[in-house]
Parts: sequence; C-alpha cells; structure tokens
Amino acid sequence: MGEAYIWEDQDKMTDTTLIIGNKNYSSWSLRGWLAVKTSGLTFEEKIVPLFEDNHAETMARETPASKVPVLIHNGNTIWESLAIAEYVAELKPEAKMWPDDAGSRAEARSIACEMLSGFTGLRSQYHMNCRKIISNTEPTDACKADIARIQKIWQDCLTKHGGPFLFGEFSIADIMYAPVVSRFKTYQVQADETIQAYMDAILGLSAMQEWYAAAEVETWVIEEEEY
Ligand SMILES: N[C@@H](CCC(=O)N[C@@H](CS)C(=O)NCC(=O)O)C(=O)O
Repeated sequence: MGEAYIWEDQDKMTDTTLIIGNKNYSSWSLRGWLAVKTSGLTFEEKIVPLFEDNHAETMARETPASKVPVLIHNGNTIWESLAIAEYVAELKPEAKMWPDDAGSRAEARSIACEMLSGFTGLRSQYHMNCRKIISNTEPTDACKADIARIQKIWQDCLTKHGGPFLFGEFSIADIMYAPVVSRFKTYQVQADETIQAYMDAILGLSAMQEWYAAAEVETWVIEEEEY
C-alpha cells in the first residue's frame, strides 16, 4: 500500500500532518492547505493521489470520511476544509484569519458556507486543473448561473471592503474561493477589471504560487478532469 501515497518533507517530522490530494486537481485540498499554510502552523504533507489504484482503500484507511483534506494535530483529527480553517484560526489568532468586525465576520462565514454547500453547476463542469488553460468549453446554464452569482459576491465584497481581498485583508473567505479563481483562470472566464484584479491578487499570493509550482511537476493525470 506504500505506493499509493507519498510523504513529503520526511526529514522534518512534526506532530502536524495535513493529508491532501493531488495539488493539480484537488480543490478542497487547496482550501485546507492554504488555511494551514497561511495560519503559520508548521506541518508535513501527506499526498493521497486521487483516483489511482487502491484509492478507495487508502482513503478509507487514512481519512475519517474517505475525503481529503484531513489535518492531524496534537492527536486531534479534523476533516472538512472549513473545520480545518476554523481550527487553525483558533490555534493562531495572531494570523487574523477572519475579519475583526463581527458583521464582516458573519458575512465572510456566509459566503464561505455558500461556497461549501453550492455551486455544483460550476464544480461539475469546470474542474480545478492548475496546469491547464481550456478556452473552448461552453458553460452549461447551471455553470453560467454559478459564475454570475460568484462574480456578484466578489464584486459586492470588493466594493464594500475596498479590496484587494474580499474583506480587505486576506481571510478564510478568500481561501474558500481560491480554487474558484483557479477554475476561472483555467476556463478563461470573462472578468471585469475589479474581478480580474481580485483574481490576480489571489494567484499572486506566495502560497498559491508554491501550490501551482508543486502542481506543475506532479505526474498524476486524471483524464476526466483534463477538458
Ligand atoms: N466538504 C469536503 C469535501 C472534500 C472532498 O470532496 N474532497 C475530494 C478531493 S477534492 C475527495 O477527497 N475526493 C475523493 C473521493 O471522493 O473519493 C471538504 O470541505 O473538505
């Protein structure tokens, strides 16, 4: 079974491990990873490549819900990307991962939850594929509606809070939408100046660049997510 997954940074074993999927394709992993990374917590990564041989068995053995990401910290096992983000935000209050103001914080949580529970039109058609640009895929009506709703959320937040991130400073709300930024880039979704500036700010984050560089050199290919 050792072949089904790899450990990174074996020389710096810590008590904190984040289990993720392939960086090129795993959008929920990107959320969990960005949260832990930007919290400042030191962690190791364990990659379970999605949909390789033994995938189901490895997932079932390594993760509580057969899904990634999963964070293991000090004997606690935390799964679901938003729960991971909430956990590291509590561990590292100095990282200020939610807006200070209670109203803005509630709004940030609202849009984070909207992301987590919806946008299946977008998610089922426009995959996250960091390595690729795919410019000829006509969106379905459901995908179009999701794109319009997401761009409205971004536009409203950026106007209200003045950018460069959704609530001014970078927050968990941005983390939840970072894989959408990646999808919009891959599928060349039209963006006005404000939306483009937001997407550039997300893609320009050093953590995003680190993720993209790692995705670039991965060799796993999931055929269904290549178009
Ligand atoms: N709601 C979960 C979603 C996790 C999820 O669907 N992860 C995908 C990878 S992007 C996965 O583990 N898929 C493996 C499978 O379904 O077998 C979260 O927020 O963490």
